Formats: sequence, structure tokens, C-alpha cells
Amino acid sequence: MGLVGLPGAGKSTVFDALVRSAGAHATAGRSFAGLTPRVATVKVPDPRLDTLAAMYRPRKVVPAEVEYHDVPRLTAEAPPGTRQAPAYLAQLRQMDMLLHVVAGFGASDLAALPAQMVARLQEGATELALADLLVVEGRLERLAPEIRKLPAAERAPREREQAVLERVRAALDRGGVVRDLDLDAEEQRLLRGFGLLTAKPTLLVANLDETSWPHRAALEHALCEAHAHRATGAVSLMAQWEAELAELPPAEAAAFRESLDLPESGTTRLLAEAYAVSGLISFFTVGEDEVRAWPVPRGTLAPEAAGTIHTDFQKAFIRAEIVSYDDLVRAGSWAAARTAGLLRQVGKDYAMQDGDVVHFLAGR
Ligand SMILES: Nc1nc2c(ncn2[C@@H]2O[C@H](COP(=O)(O)OP(=O)(O)O)[C@@H](O)[C@H]2O)c(=O)[nH]1
Ligand SMILES: [Mg+2]
Repeated sequence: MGLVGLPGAGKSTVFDALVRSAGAHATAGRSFAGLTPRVATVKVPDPRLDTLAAMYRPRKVVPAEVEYHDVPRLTAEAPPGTRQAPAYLAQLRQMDMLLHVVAGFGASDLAALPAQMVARLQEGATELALADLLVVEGRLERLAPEIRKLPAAERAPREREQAVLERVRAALDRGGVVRDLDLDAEEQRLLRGFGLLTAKPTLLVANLDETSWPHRAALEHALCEAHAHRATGAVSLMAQWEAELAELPPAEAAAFRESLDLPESGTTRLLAEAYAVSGLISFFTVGEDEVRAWPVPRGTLAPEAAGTIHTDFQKAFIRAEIVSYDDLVRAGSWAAARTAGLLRQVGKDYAMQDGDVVHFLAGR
């Protein structure tokens, strides 16, 4: 997951808040185009995992993990609208999801803040859309002569790419985003390599201070209305405070929280929302050895899910025994769930559901 937003929006501060409060550490990522991102692996909070751990008392509990990237912007970068994609956006093309940070701190006029934040969001979103447009137009310009040079019989795949890119260009020209387009599997595959930024699930992060925090519901609402797209959500965070509180002794931090009306769960909620918007779901494996959450994209079929545990499991997949998290907890144990007829046997074309607790059966 990558942080985007205008310079000074608080991307690095949000990153610090997330990483510190999760007890994680940032390391230098791989440099690309002269920029070195800060990267941290953060555990996704999931209360279901705690419940399963209490049931099984395993030696190990392994939550889903997500990597966050804070890519610095160039200081002397081209302003939005110029025909030069900033290197930081080029790095963000490799992300699965974006956190779009919008500054909502230091406001002198709270009544004007919703409109100001919407304007900042739109400026940031325009920058992403223009970067996508640049990529798409560049490819279209090269595709036309390429197609002309090919024998007629070999043109079809390139023409399909051209057609989907034309659709993307039209959507962007209208002020739309790629993630609102209905694309079939082949069209998605054709676009995947471009890493289009407006195709990525996006969580809007209203970065507030103690003055704007009481208005967070209205501010989140304003951002959502102005950016009403698929795979999009909004949360508020007092990033500066969260980053600082995470470094205080717990008792002191708790006292500050109370005086600020700041719930314990600010960064927890952000991590959970980001995961929800990303399109990832978690299935669980349970046992005395290990209780574990496995992140997979929504729609993942049972054999592929087995393959995330061990590549051999995918090839040797026979079937899976599944009970939903709720049913398992209600039944109290795997055996009780079986007796109650709550276990389902599923085959190769079963699409995994969030909260499935699974035993995979594989041959050899
Ligand atoms: N008061 C306040 N200041 C903030 C907050 N978030 C960021 N800042 C300040 O805004 C400036 C830019 O923040 P930074 O995280 O570096 O922004 P970036 O350019 O998006 O990475 C820094 O001086 C931060 O201390 C916030 O939530 N409240
Ligand atoms: Mg920064």
C-alpha cells in the first residue's frame, strides 16, 4: 500500500503513526528513479484471530501482513498538468492500493475546511488521473504504427489492447477513474502492466488536528461525496498526535488521549479500513500449532488459496473442508461444527469467502 497526496499533506506523518503504533519498523526500500521509499510491514488487526487463538491456544498466531510504502516526492518536481510523470508516481504504480492523504490540520476557518479539503483531494486526484492519461496516450501513440506494421492476422490482440486503452482514455477525459470501468478478465490483464493509479483501490485519509477532529464525520462525508468511486473509502486520523503518542509511555499516552477525545483505535481503524478497501479477504487456518490469517484477493478459488499456503497444495488440491468463522465460534469446536452439520466440502471452483476457516485436503 502506498501513500499519495499533495506535498505537505502528511503522508510521512501518517506512515510514522501507522508504523509506530503497530510496533513495526521502517527500513529503506529499493531505490527507483533516484527515490528511496521507506517501507514497513504492518500486521492487520483482526479481532477474529484473537477469538480463534483463545479457542485453540496455539503456539503461534500469525496475522495477515501488509507492506506500507512512503515514497518521497522530488522537491523540484514538475507541477500537475505538465507532461512529466513524477518519479514518485512511477513508484506508486507498483502498489496494490493507495492511501490518499488530505491535509485537514491548521485550519483558520473551520467552516471553509470541507471545501478546502475537497479542493486538495481533487488536486491530488487530478494529478493521478493526468499521470494515467500520460501513460495511456503514450501507449496509444506507439500502438497505432505497431498495428499497421503487423500482418492482418496478428493484429487482434493489439487491437483489443487499443480498444481498452481508448475506453480508459475516454473515462479519464470525462474526469472518471479506471476502477469505475466494468472490465472483463482479459481487459484487466491487458491493463495490469501499466499500474494505472486510478485503477487502484483507494482509502482517503483525512489528516486532522484537535481543532478539526470534532468535525471528522462531516469532513469524511465531504471527501466521499467528492470522490464517489468504487473501491474507495474514507477515514480520519490525527496523524501528528498518533505519531507522537505512539512514542510516549502508555500511561502518559492514555492521559493525552482522554484530553483529546482520541479513541485508542485511530490507527487500528485505518489499518482495518485499508484492508477492507483493498479487496483482500482473510481466510483462517487453525490448529494447536498455529492459528493464522491468510490474505487473498476477493474471488480467489480454493486451489489458489491452498497454493498461498504451499505451492504444492495447489497442484495436489483435492477438496477443502470449510466452516465460517461465525459458525465455528458458535459451535465451539471443529468437532462440534462437524456434528452440527456446519462443515462444507468444497471443490476446485469454490471462491473463498472472508472468514472461512479451512482444512485443505491435498494428495501427493
Ligand atoms: N498539526 C499537524 N501537523 C501535521 C500533521 N500531519 C503533518 N503535519 C505537518 O505537516 C508537515 C508535512 O508533513 P509530512 O508528513 O512531511 O507531509 P508529506 O509531504 O505528505 O510527507 C510537517 O511539518 C508535519 O509536522 C497533523 O496531523 N497535524
Ligand atoms: Mg513525506
